[in-house]
Amino acid sequence: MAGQDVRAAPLDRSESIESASLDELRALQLKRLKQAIKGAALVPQYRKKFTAAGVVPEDFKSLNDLKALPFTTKEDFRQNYPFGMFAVPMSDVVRIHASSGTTGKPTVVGYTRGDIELWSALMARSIRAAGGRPGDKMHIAYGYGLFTGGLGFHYGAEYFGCTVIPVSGGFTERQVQLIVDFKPDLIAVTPSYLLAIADEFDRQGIDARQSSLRIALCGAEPWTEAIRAEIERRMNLQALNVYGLSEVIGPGVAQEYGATKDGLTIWEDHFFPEIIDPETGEVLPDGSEGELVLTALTKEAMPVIRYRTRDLTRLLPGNGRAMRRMERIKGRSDDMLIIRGVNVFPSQIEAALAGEEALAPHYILEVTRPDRLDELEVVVETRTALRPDAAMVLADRAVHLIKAHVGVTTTVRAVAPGTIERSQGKAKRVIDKRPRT
Ligand code: DLL
Repeated sequence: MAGQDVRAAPLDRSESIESASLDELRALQLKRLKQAIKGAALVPQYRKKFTAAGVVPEDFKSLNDLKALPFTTKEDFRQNYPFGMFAVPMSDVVRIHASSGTTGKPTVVGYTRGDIELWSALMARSIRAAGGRPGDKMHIAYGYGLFTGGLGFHYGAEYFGCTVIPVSGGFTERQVQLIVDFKPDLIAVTPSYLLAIADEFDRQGIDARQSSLRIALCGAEPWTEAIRAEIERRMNLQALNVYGLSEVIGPGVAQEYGATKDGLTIWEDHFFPEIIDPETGEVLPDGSEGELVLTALTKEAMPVIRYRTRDLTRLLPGNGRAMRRMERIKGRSDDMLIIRGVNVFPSQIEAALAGEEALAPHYILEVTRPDRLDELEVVVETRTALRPDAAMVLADRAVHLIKAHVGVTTTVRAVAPGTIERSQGKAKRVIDKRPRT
C-alpha cells in the first residue's frame, strides 16, 4: 500500500483546483497568463505579431485584455517550421511531436521536461476524471510516434499508477487477443478504431461484452452520441470523451467525467478557452456555438496564445466546479461541406444515419461536382448482408432521414458489412472528389 500512496501523491497535489472558487480560478489564470505572454514574447513570431498589434506584454492587466492579442494559426507554425515557435533553447527540449496536417509540412511541437511532467499530470487527472484508478491496467491503442495520442496517454497512465500496455494502433486481431489475455480495465483509442475492435471480437466469435474493459477514453476525432451508444452496447463499458490537440499540448486539454458524462471539462488552470465567430473573429458569449480558441497558460517550450483550433463547440458552465465544460465537438470548420448552399458536417450525417437501426456506423461521404453543383453520396454499411432490393429500400430510407435531419439531398449507397475500410486511428470520413479551384 505504501507504494500506492507514493504514486498517488504528485497527482493529489494538483487536484485542489477541483474545489477552487471561480474567483480563485480567474486569479490563477490571470497570474499565469501574464507569465505566458512574457514567455511568448521570447518567440520572434509572437514578438512581431504583438508589436504589429500594438500589444505591450507588460500592459496586460485583466483576462479581458486577452481579446487584444492576435490569434495564432496553423500558418504561424508553417512559417516557422520546424522549430521556430519554440521559446527555449533546443537543449531544453526533451521531446518533439508533430501532427501530420492535411496539406504541406507537419506542425511540429516541443516539450521541456517540465512540460512533459505537466502533460503527464493532466493526463493522469483526465484518467481519474473518467473513472480510472491507480492499479488499473490500461491498453493504449492510440498510435505511438509523432502523434501525441500514444505517448501522451502512456506517460499520463504511468504517472497515475496504471499498468500500461503500449499496443499502439493496428494489428486488430492482436488487439483482441491482448484484451482477452491481459484483461485491461481501461482502453485509450479512437472511437472509430474501437468499433473496428468490436467487429473483430465478433469475427473471432468472442463476446466483447464479457471483456474486462470498464472504461474507454475516446477522442482524437469527432464522434456522436449514437457512436457512444453503439460502443457501450456492444462492449459493455463506459465510453468517455477526451479532447486535445498537438499545438496546445496533445490529449489532456479537456475530459469528460465518468460520474456525470455531461460534456468535457476544460482544464482551465492550464488552458484558457474562448469561443469566436469563425468568420469575424469576434469573441462570443459562453453558450454560443463557434470556434474554440485556446491559450496555454503554463507551457514552457512552446507557448500558444489564442490558438485557433478550427473546432466548433460551445462553452458550458462548470458542473460542481469552476472550470467550464465544452460540448462535444460538432466538427472542424475545415470539414464543413457546403452542399447546394447547406452547411453540412459529417457528424450530422452520422447522427441522421443512426436513426436507422439496420445501418452500421461505418460510412464515408463522397463529394463530387459533376456539373456546377456539389453532390454528396453517402456510402454506408448495412448491419447484415442484404439482397440488393432490400439494400435499396434501406438506402432510400436513409435519404429521407438525412433530408429530414440535415436538410440536404444526398444519394445513399447501402453496402455489405465490411466493405468500408476501417481506420486504425483517426477515421477519414470525407472523400472530396471536387476539382481544386
Ligand atoms: O488528436 C490529440 C488527441 C489524442 C486527443 C488522443 C484525444 C485523444 P491532433 O492530432 O493534433 O491531436 O488533432 C487534434 O483532433 O483539433 C480536433 O479536430 C480533433 N479531436 C481531438 N479530440 C477530439 C474529440 C490529437 N474528443 C484535432 N472530439 C482537434 C472531436 C477531436 N474531435
